[in-house]
Amino acid sequence: MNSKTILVSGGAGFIGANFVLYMLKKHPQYKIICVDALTYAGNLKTLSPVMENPNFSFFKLDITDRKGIFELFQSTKPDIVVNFAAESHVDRSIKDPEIFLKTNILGTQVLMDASREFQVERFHQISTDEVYGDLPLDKPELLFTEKTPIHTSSPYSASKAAADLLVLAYHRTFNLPVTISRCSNNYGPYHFPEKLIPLMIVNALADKALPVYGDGLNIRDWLYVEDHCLAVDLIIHHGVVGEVYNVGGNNEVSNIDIVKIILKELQKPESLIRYVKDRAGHDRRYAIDPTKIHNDLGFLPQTQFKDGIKKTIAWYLENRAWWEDILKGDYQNYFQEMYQEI
Ligand code: NAD
Ligand code: TDX
Repeated sequence: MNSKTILVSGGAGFIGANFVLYMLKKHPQYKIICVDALTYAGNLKTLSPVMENPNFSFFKLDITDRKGIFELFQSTKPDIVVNFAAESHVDRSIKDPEIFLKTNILGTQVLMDASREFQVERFHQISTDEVYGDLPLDKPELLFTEKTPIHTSSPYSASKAAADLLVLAYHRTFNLPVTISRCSNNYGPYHFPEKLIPLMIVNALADKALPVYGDGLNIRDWLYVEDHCLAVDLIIHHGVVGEVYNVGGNNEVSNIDIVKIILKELQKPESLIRYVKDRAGHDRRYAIDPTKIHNDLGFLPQTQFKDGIKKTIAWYLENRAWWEDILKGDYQNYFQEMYQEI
């Protein structure tokens, strides 16, 4: 089997770290180089099981640091680059957009410039279904395909869409061998407790109020994080250069239903639910049409939501130290500022 060196940026975050762990297990002959600035969302504890693995190395580095990134490419000579690094939380992008533009757009540009200079065989951009904007609740037959026009709502999604356009421009102009995946909402272990599912789990465990934005009827299409890793693994090995692949779970659930499922599983009362002011520009519904990645690459999600959500809740129960440490830090200020109503 061929060995490859894969540079994973943002590999100390939720999906990136799951991908690092997945790849080291699935391809034990590969070298994985993780680059992460360790922002509030990055956590080296997540990577502690592989820190001693001789095929794994970690570099604390900002992807906007051109000199540092070029030096790293020079010394590690990656075959493939997978860019997970991003500011990822919509609510934070509403409070302060600037860092989203810097990391998500300029950081992607730096990684692509280095990928050109060192002639990587593939640059894969981790994008999101949010670049397509939203769908109405009353037309359930409408789904996002790869041909759906880009139409963004938040500074976060606009920054991800700008990066996607830049990636496609680098392909057309410079012939950079790129692929892009646009995935729906992920859930699973190591998810930072600012996002809906982990926030509701940790609040419910502490008998704290569960803040539901607006009427709670917004819909997301949930995919277990390991299935996202599987999809990216398929794309970097078998995907066609220049192509975009939507990745989804065919699993649309409203926010309020998610919250109720979590409360039921934890045997906590629905009286913990608090309806709070809606998110500005709140997207109503996301739903991915995964036909292309299924037909072209044989992708099928392996974990059904009813099992995945149970596994996720069990993980948070068994790994309290991981998230309790997070709650002790700056998170408290964030939570107080963001959720003044509760
Ligand atoms: P996350 O916020 O948990 O992790 C992001 C990681 O990137 C962190 O480890 C952080 O330290 C690192 N990072 C941030 N800025 C950096 C910089 N300038 N230089 C180097 N590292 C930096 O995010 P996530 O949920 O794991 O998302 C990963 C990627 O997947 C993002 O690109 C996001 O847009 C995309 N995505 C996420 C979801 C989802 O449901 N979470 C769905 C679709 C796509
Ligand atoms: O406290 C909350 N209450 C609430 O009702 C939070 C944090 C969220 N919500 C709602 C807003 C959304 O409708 O839950 C839904 C999910 O919210 P998030 O977890 O913030 O995710 P979302 O905005 O859908 O974006 C996620 O999926 C796409 C990721 O954070 C993005 O990085 C990814 O691109």
